[in-house]
Amino acid sequence: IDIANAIEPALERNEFYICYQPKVNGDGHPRGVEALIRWESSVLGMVPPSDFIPIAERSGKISMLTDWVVETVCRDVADYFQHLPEPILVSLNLSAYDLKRYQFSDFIRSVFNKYEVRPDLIEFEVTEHAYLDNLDMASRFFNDISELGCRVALDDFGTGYSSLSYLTRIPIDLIKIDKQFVENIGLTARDDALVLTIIEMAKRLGIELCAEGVETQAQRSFLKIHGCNLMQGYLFARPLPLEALKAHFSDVA
Ligand code: G
Ligand code: G
Ligand code: NA
Ligand code: MN
Repeated sequence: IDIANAIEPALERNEFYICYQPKVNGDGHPRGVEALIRWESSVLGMVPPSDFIPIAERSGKISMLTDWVVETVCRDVADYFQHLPEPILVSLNLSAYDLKRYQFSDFIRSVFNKYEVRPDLIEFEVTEHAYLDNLDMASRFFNDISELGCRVALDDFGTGYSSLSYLTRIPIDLIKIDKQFVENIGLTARDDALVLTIIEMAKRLGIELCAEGVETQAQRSFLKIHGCNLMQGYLFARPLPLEALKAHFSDVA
């Protein structure tokens, strides 16, 4: 079966859904969630995003998937997240391709208006690759969404192949330390030094920091002691469908 051609019919059959994974502070209190797409195909079973996102990108189908994610997340924000006693940030992932889309920020604005979503609760996660792909288009997109009042997070920090210079060129609110660095905490002095350097760098730049893939108490306490106060990982919660997330939140509250 051809995954690229299966995406559009799958959207029509409602086979995609969103899971939300909490981002917590040092005390384990939820500060935000990341939206992660899931595909339960009637033909293929569960298809992981690492399989279908790259194919969607190459075939151009990514734009309809991203539009669906933006719309679904905004509906959930309007119905649930922005009505919490303390509303939390909701992040969603964009592909490099999305940043080059004509009038994409206008689409985002129209969805915010449609659902009466607070833009300051929305954060877009992008990789450095996405930015470097087309500086002009990407800069325009970032300007547009900052004007809307949304936040930008730099995803998978440290895994790319670029210089650090874009950190001062685009309005980044949050850096996400890639899970490969978190995984290596406590292995060697050099691994630890690398994480400490990223924490120090973010502090000096005045950019918030979130560690991904936190799985152990040892990783958590290392990060907390050294001032990385946002964390995401299986230690706290897996990505959960909205109803399961609501149940999880009422347990931890
Ligand atoms: O959700 P993990 O559980 O499997 O996600 C794997 C990869 O898929 C990650 O790199 C993640 O950024 C990407 N991903 C998940 N959801 C989305 C989405 O809605 N849009 C895009 N572009 N990528 C996503
Ligand atoms: O690439 P991106 O950072 O957007 O995607 C995050 C990926 O990490 C998703 O696939 C998500 O399911 C996964 N993830 C989240 N928490 C953990 C964790 O604690 N351990 C591992 N191994 N993966 C995680
Ligand atoms: Na992400
Ligand atoms: Mn990441």
